[in-house]
Amino acid sequence: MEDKILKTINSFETIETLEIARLLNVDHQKIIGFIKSLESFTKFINVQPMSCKNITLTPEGLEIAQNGSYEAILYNSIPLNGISQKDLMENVKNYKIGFSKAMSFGWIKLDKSNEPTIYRQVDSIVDQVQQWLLKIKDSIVEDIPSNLKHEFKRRKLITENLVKSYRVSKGLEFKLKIDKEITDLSPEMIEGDLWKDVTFKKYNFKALGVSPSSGHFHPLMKVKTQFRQIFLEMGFSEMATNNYIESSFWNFDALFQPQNHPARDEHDTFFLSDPKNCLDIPLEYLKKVKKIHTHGGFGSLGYQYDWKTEEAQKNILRTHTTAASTRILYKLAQDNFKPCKYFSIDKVYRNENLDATHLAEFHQIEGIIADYDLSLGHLMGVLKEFYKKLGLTKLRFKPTYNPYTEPSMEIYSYHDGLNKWVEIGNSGIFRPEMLLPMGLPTNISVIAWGLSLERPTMILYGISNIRELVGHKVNLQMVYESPICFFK
Ligand code: FB9
Repeated sequence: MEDKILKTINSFETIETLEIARLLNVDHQKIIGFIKSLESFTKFINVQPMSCKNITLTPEGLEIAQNGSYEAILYNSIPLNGISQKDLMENVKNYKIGFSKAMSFGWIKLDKSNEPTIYRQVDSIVDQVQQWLLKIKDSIVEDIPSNLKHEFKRRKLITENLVKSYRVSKGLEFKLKIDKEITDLSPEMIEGDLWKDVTFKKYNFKALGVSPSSGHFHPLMKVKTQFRQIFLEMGFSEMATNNYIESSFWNFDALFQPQNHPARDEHDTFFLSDPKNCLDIPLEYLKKVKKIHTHGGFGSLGYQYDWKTEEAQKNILRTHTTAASTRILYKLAQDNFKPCKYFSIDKVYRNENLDATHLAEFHQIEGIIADYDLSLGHLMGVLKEFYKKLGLTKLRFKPTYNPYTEPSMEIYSYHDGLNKWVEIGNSGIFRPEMLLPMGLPTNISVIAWGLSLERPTMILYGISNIRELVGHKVNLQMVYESPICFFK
């Protein structure tokens, strides 16, 4: 069958699938199925979708096409010397319509002078109805007179419907035989029986699958996930860090960082102009913080300066996630403190000089443990455990100063690749001047440490300039191709 279709296409400039179906006396849908299946062969055939009104015979129309119209059958049933109307009615099917049509065509006459008798009026007739119906049955009829079409429709001899078809012509690579290997089996190929005559390409089970197009996590997010996993498996809970805007009170004053500290001026911190101030600082807590800064307390001399509420109210972009640690510790102190371990990984902002490894914003990672009578030894132990999970085991701790922790330590690790000690974080024990005004019990101590997300990410992914990692110049292909992150 496929060969016949291809031969038919080959013998016409263009041909409609309806015509092919008629010529080969095959169901139109089978032709369409075969044509659609050829579309997977490029340039084999040219296919132009069309829709045309197609007239087809009803079962009654088919019967008349085969046996003649009722009026012609009635005329041919009348003997030359006539027949009684009664006999004719009994012997001819569809007498009523046959009689009225034959009378209207002038083929017969009815004599009622005696018993009603019907005579032929003409010597012969042409059964045009049958001729037209045979023509419709055998080909596409485009020239049927509209009155006749209307008449045949009224007598339910034909139906007219919109048929989707295709105009087909030979393509540049047309052949009378399909010898190309098929890679896809389509429903049309099955419907059109094409599958019987083609060869299927063998499956290559070693072929790689098509990589699904999907979204891609940025390396920073991959590393963030790994750090989150490390904290979770160490029993830490994640803090809420969903406020990039923070008051100076929670970011500095509550941490016992004096209002004249250089980190608090505009060279290091971004201040907001609107909303300029935060007005919902808990008043009782504010008074205690003011007192510890100006007069000291709990054995501390404080800083002995005129602490100003207006300074504490100034809104800023938080400079560290320690502001979130402060908030959660205050909340714990207000709600019957219990020992706990929290972590945070989120954006912080510092108005610092930019260079190849520093931008005005970065992600800080912070861990805090609040419990009874914790010491530097506990902090060193936790740090060793934490950094071991990053693959860093050769650590050194170097004393340093932070305004809100005492003692404080910088953390270093020996980098075999660089053959030198590299700073990997900062840590310390929060000062009593920070913890006691919150209302925490005096024997509670809080150990804490911090590092950045960008530094380890740049090292893990071999990125030397931070602008290759974040910012508007980042090559998105780097994001697409960046491998999964895992620490040693
Ligand atoms: O992350 C840093 N270095 C680092 C960390 C991990 C790492 O992993 C290796 C791949 C396996 C490699 C390097 N640093 C801290 C050290 C330096 O990069 C430093 O130059 C830059 N620091 C940032 C601040 O710079 C303005 C990193 C950032 C930082 C520093 C301190 C803290 C947080 C982030 C803190 C803190 C803290 C201290 C006490 C209590 C609570 C929090």
